[in-house]
Amino acid sequence: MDKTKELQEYILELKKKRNAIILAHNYQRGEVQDIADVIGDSLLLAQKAAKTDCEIIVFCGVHFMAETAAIFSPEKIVLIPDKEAGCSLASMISVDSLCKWKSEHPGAIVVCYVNSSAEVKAESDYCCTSSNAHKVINAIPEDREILFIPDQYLGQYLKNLTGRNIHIWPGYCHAHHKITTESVVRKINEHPEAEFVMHPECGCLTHCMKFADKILSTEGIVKYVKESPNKSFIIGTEVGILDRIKRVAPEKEVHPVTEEAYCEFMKLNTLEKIAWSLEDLEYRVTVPEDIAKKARVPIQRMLEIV
Ligand code: CIZ
Repeated sequence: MDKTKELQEYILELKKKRNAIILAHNYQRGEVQDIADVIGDSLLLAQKAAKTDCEIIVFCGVHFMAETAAIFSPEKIVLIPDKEAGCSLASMISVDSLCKWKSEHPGAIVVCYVNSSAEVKAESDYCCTSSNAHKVINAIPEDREILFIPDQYLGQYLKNLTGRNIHIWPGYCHAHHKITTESVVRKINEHPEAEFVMHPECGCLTHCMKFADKILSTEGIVKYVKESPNKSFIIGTEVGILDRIKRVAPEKEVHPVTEEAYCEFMKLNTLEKIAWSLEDLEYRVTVPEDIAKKARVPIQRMLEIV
């Protein structure tokens, strides 16, 4: 048996012994997706974590995702295999800078993208994901000023789509920032037959949305590619999603806009670290109950809308 298979079998044994569940984000390494009980976006995974009977949740994703699972499931043990697996986008806004911004816009409604820390969520009015952000904005009364954090591209997209008075925080995801107009145009020229499906975090969103057949969240992209009658797709998001698509739609041909759209933080979760995580019950992700209680409010409001 090869080393990868051996390690995967060891993890699966250990998982059973520990009464654990392994959750993997759509951007995880293929060999990690192989051993996951559930693969999906951060909200779906946090909801699965809340529903499971397992006491231990190994969250293969980045820190804010494990925090969201801990907010939903304070009584469970939530582990992240590498404590350095942070999110560049979430780290672009601190709770202090948000509070200062709020004080400059009294009465404004704060909508935070799920890629944010628990503390930042706790200071927000509504949470949203890329699949429901449009609905969340539409649910806010028309006359209210909105502060959108932390992703500027998703914020701009929503502002264009709704024409609402939205102030946008200038954050971005370093991996989606590498998806440039030049790389999109090059790929479309190389594969003129392919449909182009794009994530709203892409740095070139404003310029390239005219080329996109669809602008979708990660789960939306996976579902769309699987269900579309077309065979060939250009994918504008982090490259880990290609493994996920090949898993659910092996008959489709998928081309990343660029291999550079790679999140090294996501990929810190290796099989070795997952094994150590289950052996030593490290690294535990917790959210203090006073913060979790406040953070549940914008998440709950989002869930009521969608
Ligand atoms: O919510 C998620 O998992 C992220 C970060 C993006 C998406 O589109 O699913």
